[in-house]
Amino acid sequence: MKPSSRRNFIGNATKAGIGGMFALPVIGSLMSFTNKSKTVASSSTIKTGFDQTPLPYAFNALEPNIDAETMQIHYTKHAAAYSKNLKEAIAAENITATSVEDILAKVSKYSTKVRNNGGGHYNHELFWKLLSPTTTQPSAALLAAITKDFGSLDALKKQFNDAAKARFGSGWAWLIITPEKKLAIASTANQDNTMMDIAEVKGFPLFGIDVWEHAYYLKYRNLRADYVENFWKVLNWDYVNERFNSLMA
Ligand code: MN3
Repeated sequence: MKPSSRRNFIGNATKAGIGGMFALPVIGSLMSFTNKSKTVASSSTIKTGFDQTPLPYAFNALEPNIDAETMQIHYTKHAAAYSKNLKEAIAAENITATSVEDILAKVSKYSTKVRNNGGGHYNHELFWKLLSPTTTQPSAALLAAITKDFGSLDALKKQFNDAAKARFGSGWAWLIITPEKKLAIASTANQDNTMMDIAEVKGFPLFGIDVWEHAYYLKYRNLRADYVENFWKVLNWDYVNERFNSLMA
């Protein structure tokens, strides 16, 4: 977070009456907050605003695993609409939260429009960063956690792929860090995610895959399994490592 936006963030957070909860990130880069039910960890280095950020690579950068036309329509049409509709809903509902994370943490208080578009905007802003044309690897620390919680990276991949393939209709599959700081696989419908207070399985998403047909149908048609398999070739482990470190350090 830039110093200027951090000041705005704290100012608005205080206005919203949650200043104490978010006072920590001014000092450290990591925060972990507890409520009565469960501890949900978040990182101040990964706060998401309401506007789309630029795609960190060209539309064709992920070819042949994800085609340029899909990326272009996905980013400029689908994801753009989530951001636009979220901002409309924030204005209409007088929401004072200054990050999508803060909205998702109490999404049950807001409209379906906020839920769908807040989730959609967060999920896509995350998804672009999770993809990379460069081959990367999980860090030693993350690999150790994967081995501890899944047995092996291959076992994790199988569980993740199964969740992605089994998601009926539109949704996402996730690798998350649970409030107990364990890695786990989750799957959510539509644009829900595991940051939401309404989520069946809660946790901080390390990475996720969009299995809406708009994410793969132009190239893969009905073969979702092939898309899911190829996702691993463009997964940006460097960014996943960063997200893991921000919570586990
Ligand atoms: Mn999508």
